Amino acid sequence: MATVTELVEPETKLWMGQPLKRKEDPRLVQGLGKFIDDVKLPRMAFAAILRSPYAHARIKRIDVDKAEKLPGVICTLTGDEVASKTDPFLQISPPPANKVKDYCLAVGKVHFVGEPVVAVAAETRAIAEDALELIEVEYEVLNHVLDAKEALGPDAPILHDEAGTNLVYHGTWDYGDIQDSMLQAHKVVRANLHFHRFSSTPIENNGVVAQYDKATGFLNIFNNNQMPMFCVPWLSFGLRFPSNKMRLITGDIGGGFGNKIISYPYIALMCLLAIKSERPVKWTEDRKEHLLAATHGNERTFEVEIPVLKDGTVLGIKAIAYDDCGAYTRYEPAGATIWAQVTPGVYHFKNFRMDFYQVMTNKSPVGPNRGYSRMQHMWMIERSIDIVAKELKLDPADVRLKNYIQPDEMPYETPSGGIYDGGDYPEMLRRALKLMDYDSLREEQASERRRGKLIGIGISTVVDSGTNNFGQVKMLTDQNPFSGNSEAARVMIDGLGQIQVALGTVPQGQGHETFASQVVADELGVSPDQVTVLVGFDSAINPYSHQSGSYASRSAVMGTGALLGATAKIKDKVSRIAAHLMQTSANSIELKDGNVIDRSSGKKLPLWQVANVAWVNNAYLPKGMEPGLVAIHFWKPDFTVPDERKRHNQTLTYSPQTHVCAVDLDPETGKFRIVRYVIVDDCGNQINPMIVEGQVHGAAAHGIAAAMFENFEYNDDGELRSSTFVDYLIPSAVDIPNLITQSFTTPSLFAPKGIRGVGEGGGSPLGAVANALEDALTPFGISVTDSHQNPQKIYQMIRSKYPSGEKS
Ligand code: MCN
Repeated sequence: MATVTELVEPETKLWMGQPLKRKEDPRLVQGLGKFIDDVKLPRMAFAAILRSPYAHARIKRIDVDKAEKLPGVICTLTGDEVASKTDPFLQISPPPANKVKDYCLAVGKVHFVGEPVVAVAAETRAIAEDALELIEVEYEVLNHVLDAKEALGPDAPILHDEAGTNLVYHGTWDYGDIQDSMLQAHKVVRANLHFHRFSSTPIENNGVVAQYDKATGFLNIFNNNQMPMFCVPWLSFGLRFPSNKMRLITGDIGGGFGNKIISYPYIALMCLLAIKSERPVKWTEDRKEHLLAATHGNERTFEVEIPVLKDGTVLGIKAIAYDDCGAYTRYEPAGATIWAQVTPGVYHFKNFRMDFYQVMTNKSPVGPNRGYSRMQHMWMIERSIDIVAKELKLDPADVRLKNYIQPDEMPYETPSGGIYDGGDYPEMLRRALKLMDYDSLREEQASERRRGKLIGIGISTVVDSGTNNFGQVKMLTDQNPFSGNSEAARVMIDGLGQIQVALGTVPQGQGHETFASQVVADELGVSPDQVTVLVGFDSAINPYSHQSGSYASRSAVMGTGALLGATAKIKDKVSRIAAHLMQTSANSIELKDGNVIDRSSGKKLPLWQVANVAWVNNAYLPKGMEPGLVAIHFWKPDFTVPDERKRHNQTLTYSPQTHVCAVDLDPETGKFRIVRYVIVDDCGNQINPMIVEGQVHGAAAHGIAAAMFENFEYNDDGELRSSTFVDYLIPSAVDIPNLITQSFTTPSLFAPKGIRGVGEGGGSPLGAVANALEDALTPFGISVTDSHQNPQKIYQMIRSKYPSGEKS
């Protein structure tokens, strides 16, 4: 049996908080990662998809005869067949928009350019692509609508006849007394703003390999969805296929950014092809397909009124928002409520009224996109604060400092019932301004302006709200069967004392193997090297809740909650076994440096010996104890559902980020560049500061790219003009400025270990860049009302001020 030795006091050290190198990286940098396109199964066929060339058209006839006769083609699939074999996907909209019939192929009509119309399975992808050219589709072109507000007009074409309206959702959020604040105000500042369409461009596009195993009746689905188990109700009800015979498997995922949440129509499509062809079928989305039809971020316009006092006090915000969700509601209208996680941004005002309309148009469906729905809202607020400062001739930094929620008010309850879990917004801004050398830069700006050179400084302060409460979809209809949030983890110490962890989170590059090892190592008193975390996700192996996945900046918080629960169960059992072996009390047992220590006597056992007893030397177990050393834990935060005024806490953590950006701008050409960029972030206690810094950089680069380069533009026919990387400009490393970052830590008051989320960053750069550009353009009196700017637009704005060509 186990031998008991005398204790030598080990050095105490916590792994949480250390910038350990990522466990994932050696395989990824050596090209050894296993992504969806690496999945190869015997007899695998390849799929290609014929897509709509029209924004809105009735499908009069489809002829697949010639395509099916092409040697190498295995089968085709059309909308009619899909409609006969499957049910429309679940909808979470309120009536009548919930009547929208969404299938994995267009049925009867197409609603956007790029909508899948016919799928082909063939021996090779090339043959499948060739077959697409042989398919004949006759369309009757219908009128289309590309603008959300127009789509609500009486003459607008209706996209989905079964719904009878393009309006998906209208809701009002009304707190305090906005009308009274208008009367009290010294001034009411007004603005019309437009937040543009863009998306994320993960290195790896969507992909699926579906295999139907006739022998067992199982559907084995290899995919790179970032919330695979969340898809199951959509797939199971849609395909009329039992969920307990669906196995969803992911490997490494090359980025997701929210976009991969709504890949379930493609998963369903490949399942149907696999069943029909009796072969495994692979589909790998190409870049054009991704840009055209995977998902876009929500486009939104705002009509804003801001009552203010002369000293810059913001009394409230009144806004009407029109959100364009494209042609289908695949995760929508969740986005129509999610912005309300952060109704006041980081500001103190109590009077707030929002009329929010979400509307369908003949454009690509939208879906979650890093900063999902909140960044649009916070961009509007951050723009509004700067417009207020400009109209009152105040410094935008001072207006922010005057209106911030103060640290001694934490936890702070927002007008809509959000409970901010800590933070010191004024101190973060002061630090950012110091890093920017703000006062000197303002002096330089003034002197350069006198010489005709334009410098602009923009500030943006946001909260990255993380760990969402699905209860927010009850605002849409109380019939939606989701609320709260939950995550699962399994921890096992095997019979040799080796530790294995399985997570329900589905990382796409965020380093979950690393952070999980750090958390578990601290709890079990071992080194992270001794903790192996399973790569990828397999529903037949990993524990999960149907809310598992990586989204909403939640995995560090939720994963840690689940891991702490599982390790607590393990520690409890280890303690009881060790106490029995060492004839002591379980309360005096401690796990440290790979040993199990009896604090009362100073004796210790190596952890592996306790594990050995737990599994295979089990005659030494306490009487009646179950063998094994495995624990699964499901963790959930305490969330509630919204009240009748839509008030409740919509997320668990609210991580502030302050960005300050300086641009110089050439008025002759409209060309501008960022000359200095500063970020102060607070995600509470950090598990791995190196990963956190990477996340802060990634989210900043993403937002800068959106503000300066990335834009989905449609022409009047509803064709996407930026459907390749020639037109959809993603930045290279040289386009992103050097980022000066500083972390500031106020632990979360509610989340495990004081951690907050960090993965989305709140979209702060969009506000910082827009504010900097408007600041630079002050001499021209130009207002920047769009979240996307490029030299051409700036040049045109300057020209429009001087139509006859004269200069200031
Ligand atoms: N972390 C930490 N300490 C904290 C908070 C986080 O060490 N206090 C680390 C953890 O390793 C954690 C990572 O930072 O996994 C990201 O934190 P978290 O906020 O928990 O975000 P998730 O892991 O849940 O990832 C989702 C988030 C989102 S919503 C988008 S969008 C996004 C993002 O992550 N997509 C990404 N970052 C991404 N990074 C990469 N490389 N690829 C994506 O697709």
